[in-house]
Amino acid sequence: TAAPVTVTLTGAGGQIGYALLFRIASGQLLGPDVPIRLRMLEIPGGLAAAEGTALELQDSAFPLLHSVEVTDDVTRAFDGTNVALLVGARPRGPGMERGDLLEANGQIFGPQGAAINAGAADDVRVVVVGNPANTNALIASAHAPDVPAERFTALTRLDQNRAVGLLAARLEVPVGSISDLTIWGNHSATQYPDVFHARSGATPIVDLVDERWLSDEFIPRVAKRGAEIIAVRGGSSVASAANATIDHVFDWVNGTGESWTSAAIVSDGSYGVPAGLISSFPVRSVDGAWQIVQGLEINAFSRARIDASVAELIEEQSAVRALGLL
Ligand code: NAX
Repeated sequence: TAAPVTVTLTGAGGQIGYALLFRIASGQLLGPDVPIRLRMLEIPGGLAAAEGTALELQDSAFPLLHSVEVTDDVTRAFDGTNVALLVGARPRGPGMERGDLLEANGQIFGPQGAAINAGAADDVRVVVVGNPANTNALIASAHAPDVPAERFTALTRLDQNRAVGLLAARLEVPVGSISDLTIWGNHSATQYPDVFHARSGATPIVDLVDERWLSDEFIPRVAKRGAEIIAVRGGSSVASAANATIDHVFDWVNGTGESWTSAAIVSDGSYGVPAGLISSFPVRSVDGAWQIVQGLEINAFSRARIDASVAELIEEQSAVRALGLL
């Protein structure tokens, strides 16, 4: 067996935390032969829920789970961490403006970035799930100047999986036959699910669907799927969000094949996305690092939608900069 890997989960007493922890401990996050040391970070009000979950983890007798620690100490939580799953965030409360939300989350992700900078392992990988995920990741990265910016990512894999699932249902094909779909931009309603390079088996998706369906049904449905889940289920996406987090980290660590996936990673200026923004791209994981898939032709339909989502990211960046959070 491999050496134990330290995994830190924030928001460990919350819903996504509950859906994630048992899958992490069972080996689905990193692989079936990688022992795990778990650190569960909560705020004082969430500690009891996290401690209860820790008891259930013990009661599951997972062979790979070497240790479990629950804490509300940020420094301790990230000490030596190899994989940091930043799920806990401040939700938008009644009457809260966007600036208030960014500010409240800045107070969480700034200190967490600083603690990662101070104590995490040299190979630390970070994925931000807590919303607004891209900008929270940007704030954390800005507070971790010694950690390469490439190690701070935000989750758009749930959007990717939603898009693949909806497409497979529409075409009545297995999910596994769909490849090379891309989520661009922000994990928000402006995100752009791009099927222009995607295929079902060997057939281009654009030969199977018309543009009207794409623009009037598919794209808005993917972008608003979170709201649809809330309306139907009476609560936000939980298990699917945990599942996507597992997919993101597993692929990052273990690599992707020829086909690509999507993740929000720091831009190097590719596809006209300003360098330094954390934006979703088509990505492959090679030798443990995300690489942006290069050379894709972007048509006018896609260009306008990518630009709109990136414009929103630029606005969020300006807002947090004005608040002194970067
Ligand atoms: P919950 O409210 O159930 O859990 C959040 C937990 O985080 C709470 O237990 C809270 O005490 C804790 N927390 C708050 N501040 C913390 C801090 N500073 N340090 C440690 N823990 C802290 O929410 P849940 O349903 O689990 O969702 C968590 C986050 O995921 C939300 O921000 C939500 O918006 C976001 N989502 C992101 C998705 C994505 O695809 N990127 C999809 C699902 C989800 O909506």
